[in-house]
Amino acid sequence: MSDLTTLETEILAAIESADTEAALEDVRVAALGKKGSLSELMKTLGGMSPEERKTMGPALNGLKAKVTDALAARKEVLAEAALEARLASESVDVTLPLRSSPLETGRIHPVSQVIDELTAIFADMGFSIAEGPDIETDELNFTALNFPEGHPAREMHDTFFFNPKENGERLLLRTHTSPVQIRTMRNQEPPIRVIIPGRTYRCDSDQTHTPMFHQVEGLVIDKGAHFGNLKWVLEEFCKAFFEVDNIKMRFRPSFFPFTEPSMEVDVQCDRSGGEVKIGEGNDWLEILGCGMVHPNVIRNCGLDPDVYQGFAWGMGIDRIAMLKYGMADLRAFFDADVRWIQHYGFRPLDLPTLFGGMSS
Ligand code: 2NL
Repeated sequence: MSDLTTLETEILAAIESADTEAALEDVRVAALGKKGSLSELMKTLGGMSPEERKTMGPALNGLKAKVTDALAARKEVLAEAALEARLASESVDVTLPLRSSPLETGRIHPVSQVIDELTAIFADMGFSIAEGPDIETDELNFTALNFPEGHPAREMHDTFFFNPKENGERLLLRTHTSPVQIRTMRNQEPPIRVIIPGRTYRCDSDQTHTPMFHQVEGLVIDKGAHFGNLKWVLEEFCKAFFEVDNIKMRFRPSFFPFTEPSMEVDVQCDRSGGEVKIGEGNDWLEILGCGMVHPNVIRNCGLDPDVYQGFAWGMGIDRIAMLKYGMADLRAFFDADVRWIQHYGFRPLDLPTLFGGMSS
């Protein structure tokens, strides 16, 4: 019995002096684990005489209960101490000044701003927005748009091609957003009024060209759509976008495979003051290309060109953003330099609207 008293003193002392939950677990295993001191003693009960077992049985069970209780009590004390320590070391200084909110530091990229402006202007004229994939087929990027096989106009686009597939088909990065217009004409019933802003790619890189750039194209397909409608749409757009009441425009004959007739469009500008002012002066600045949709293109989309006519136009978003906001170097658009966006970018909550003003 005195051995038991010693064992009890030892185990309870070890429990009291365990100062972490891990150390306490070691004490528990040493006493009550499979090979623990107390467990080993319990195993000897079977070999005892009945009298001996009568006294040792309750004594050992009592000791086991005592040890279990002491372990639980110590565990609670240690857990509370650990929590106290965490609270002390992880305290939050509520008097620190707030970090500035993303609404204060974040900026809208000028390309996104101009896309929002275009969207507001054309939505007001009843246009919807369409989008499509950057990776396209040769058929949608060229053939359906009336680029004949082997025609030099295909080469003029400096296309990024993917390696040919086993069946010989070559995918490419779209060189304009026109394939989305083909997709729209093939999937929607006229009348169609859409604009398509998006990323486009050509293998070209210098001060005024980046291999990835942005275009917006517009398309109207309807019975009796005519060049007068096209002129009105473009004039309304230019006045709203450049925020002037009147603007002179000049339509020069040009060539695109997908329109006939085709025009390049200049807007009136003044270059005398060192910067370009749109809507005043006696100079001209080219801003877009347009034309009546070629009958072959209408036919390639499953429509009858004797029933449906249409007009379309295309312009560079990056270029008109540079013009409107006086940004000199196109390459800086895609350098991801936070100082540039802090200088030229737009505040997140200043959304362009016809009511509030495009660039307010
Ligand atoms: C430019 C000229 C243009 C179009 C794009 C177009 C699309 C279809 C059919 C007919 Cl599906 N035309 N788009 C038409 C004329 C000009 O872009 O200089 N872009 C930067």
